[in-house]
Amino acid sequence: MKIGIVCYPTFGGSGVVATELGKALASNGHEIHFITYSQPARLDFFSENLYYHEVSMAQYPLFDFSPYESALASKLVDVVKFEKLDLLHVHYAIPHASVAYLAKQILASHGINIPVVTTLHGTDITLVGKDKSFSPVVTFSINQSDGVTTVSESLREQTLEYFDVNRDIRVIPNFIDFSRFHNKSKEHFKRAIAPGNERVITHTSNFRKVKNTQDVVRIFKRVNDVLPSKLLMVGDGPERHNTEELARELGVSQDVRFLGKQDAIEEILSVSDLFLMPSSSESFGLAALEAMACHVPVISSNTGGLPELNVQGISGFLSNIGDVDDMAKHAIHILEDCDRLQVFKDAAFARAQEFDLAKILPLYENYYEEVVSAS
Ligand code: GMT
Repeated sequence: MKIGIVCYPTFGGSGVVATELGKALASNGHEIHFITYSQPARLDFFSENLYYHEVSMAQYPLFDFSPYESALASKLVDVVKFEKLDLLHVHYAIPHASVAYLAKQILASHGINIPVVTTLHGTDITLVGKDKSFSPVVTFSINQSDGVTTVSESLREQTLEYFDVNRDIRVIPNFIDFSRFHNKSKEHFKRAIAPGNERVITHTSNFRKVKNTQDVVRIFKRVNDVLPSKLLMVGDGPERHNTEELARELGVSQDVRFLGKQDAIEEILSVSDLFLMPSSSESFGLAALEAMACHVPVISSNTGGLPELNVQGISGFLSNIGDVDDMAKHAIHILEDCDRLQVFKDAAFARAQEFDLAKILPLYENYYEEVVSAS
């Protein structure tokens, strides 16, 4: 098929899923056209089946806000028409689903039918989308899409609860590419990070409020009081400063490393013993899946789609949002005994295999076929 993919080209989960999906579809023989305002962060390999179309914005003094939606809709019309695309797959509802609807209407006036699949990723529904300033547009564009997917059953239920949606929604979970995410031997790195063979605990995120990065430090403090340990904080964002401050206040800053944004996340995960994800909202938890693929068990909150990924007492543990004592208790339970730690590591890896790209890719391909033949 010839598929247009619209996404945020940043390191955010929806952009990562869209880009990895596009790369996998291209490897499977589909012709993939990324349409976005800059080259997607993970679009880092060459394939004769991959194309990138940049949405360029005209600057004009009248515009206090750049009319990105109009520029994107015009680009979609142009690419669908001239590349003769079979389908548009847009990731993250705002503004991509409504822009795709507009492009679809314009193309219809030229006698071209382009089916649109919208994938809802999380905050487009749970935080931003249900805000009154967006919800009429989000509701309308979900209902008008030819196909809609969510990344978990929980997100599907939340979409039906928050919005007046009258259509089927297909659940297709996040996936993992084991050719990149696997346990790599990084003994020299481990010795540099944990010279006294301390346990290594890791958190990766975009440090937004929803990630509860301060809870990560609070959990670590409790673990660090009883077990020699190091905390690696990967990523950057609005909460980083407060989180660093808290590490100083709690007297653990000598054992906490803030590494900023990192590309080779799988190398950091390979030296980790435990992953922390205490988010207050998480539609799936791709970062936790990446950890599990590298044999790292997960301590998470029990919100959103996390219980569909992290299995209580098997791949890790789940606790109520904000219950840092419970999370710390479980972390210590996993980390204090080498044999038990190994059992959790093996089980985390086994659970991650359920989300192997090779299993999830056909779900998207079959869904595309269904949508195209129905429209
Ligand atoms: O929160 C992020 O990391 C970014 C956000 C996004 O929409 O770009 O991620 C969401 O989509 C990911 C991929 O489907 C999911 O794995 C994340 O759980 C989800 N984040 C939240 O729901 C907070």
